[in-house]
Amino acid sequence: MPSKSRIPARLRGIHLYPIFAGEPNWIQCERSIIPEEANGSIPVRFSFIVPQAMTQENTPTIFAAEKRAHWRALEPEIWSIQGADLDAVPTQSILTTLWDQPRWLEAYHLYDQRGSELFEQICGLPEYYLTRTENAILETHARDIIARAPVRCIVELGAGYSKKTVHLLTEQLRQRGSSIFAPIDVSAAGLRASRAAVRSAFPEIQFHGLHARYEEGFSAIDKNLPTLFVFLGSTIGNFNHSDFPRFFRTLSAAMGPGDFLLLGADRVKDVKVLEDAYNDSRGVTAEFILNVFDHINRLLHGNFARDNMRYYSRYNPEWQRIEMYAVARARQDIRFADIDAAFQWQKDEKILVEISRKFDPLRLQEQLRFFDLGAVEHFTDPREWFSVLLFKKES
Ligand code: AVI
Repeated sequence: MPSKSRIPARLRGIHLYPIFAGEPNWIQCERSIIPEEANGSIPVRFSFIVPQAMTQENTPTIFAAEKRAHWRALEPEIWSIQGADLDAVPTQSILTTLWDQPRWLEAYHLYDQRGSELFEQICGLPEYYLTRTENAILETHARDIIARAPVRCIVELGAGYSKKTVHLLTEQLRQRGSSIFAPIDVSAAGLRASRAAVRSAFPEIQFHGLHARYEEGFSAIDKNLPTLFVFLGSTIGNFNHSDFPRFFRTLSAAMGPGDFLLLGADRVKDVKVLEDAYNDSRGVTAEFILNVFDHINRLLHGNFARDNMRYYSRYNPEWQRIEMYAVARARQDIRFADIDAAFQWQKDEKILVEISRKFDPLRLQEQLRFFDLGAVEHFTDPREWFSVLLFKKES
């Protein structure tokens, strides 16, 4: 129970009690309105949650001691870096890549509210085999994966909480009796959904959502806490050739000796299967890719005209990647109202909105050795369409 002096005056006399054992940074307040106060209507009881003054000791021990002071509770069991502005308008990223030759965009702009909903729909499409296949691999091999990675904490990069992670958490509890689960996500809504799902399905699990970019999140984890870092969905395929080494260099440096990485990677395969997965018959992928221009129009007061563009995708065999483009049907004079910048998007000119790299799992294992990540095990499906790779941090 917090000391009385730390309770705001307007809350005194109200029943207060800590609701989260372990990290008492939040207190739940409960109050009954007595009849006179309620103007003769029926007495009601209600509860609300207020932040309690926080001290550094309250910050969970998943954080490295030297990082702990930077993290604050955003709300119960969700942490963010003090002063971090995840909502800063990504103007510079959009403008610099649109002025590049060829023009392109960073994939994270795809995920506004509508983009996230469309991606959820993509995951259920008959042509989009990735989600189903990876889920089946995890369901089949979760027991083995967890047995080989004796950890106390599971950190998931992105995705907050997916059905796929359930298999790992179930096994972790079965084999170890308890666990910490710390998803890292820039979406607070995603973390809230994750927290609700973990609380109801796995009340024994200590949940700590990190509202941060991947690199800020995983670099804050205590290296002495045995941890399995999980990066699923083949999101690694959306990284370009400079993002890829930067990501693994930073992740490897953040891992403690004996930590593990579980990586989901889509594989090189028959071109038709790949191309159909990114050009579905219902047009959901096209909508997902072109929606980025509505998002940019809102952010930068631009004038991209959706009816004047079309979606085009293809597999590039040399780069082993699907390329997803927006193509101008007619010339468009693009302007951004608040910025002194304009360009002509010529008829048939393509803007590369997203790439999705496909991998050879053995080559990926060899490559990650150069980041001190040793291959432990390779799990795949009967068609060998998708790989889930387990690595251990060496040295
Ligand atoms: C999130 N990412 C792994 C998806 C992919 O398959 O590259 C994004 C996607 N874009 C179009 N369809 C799916």
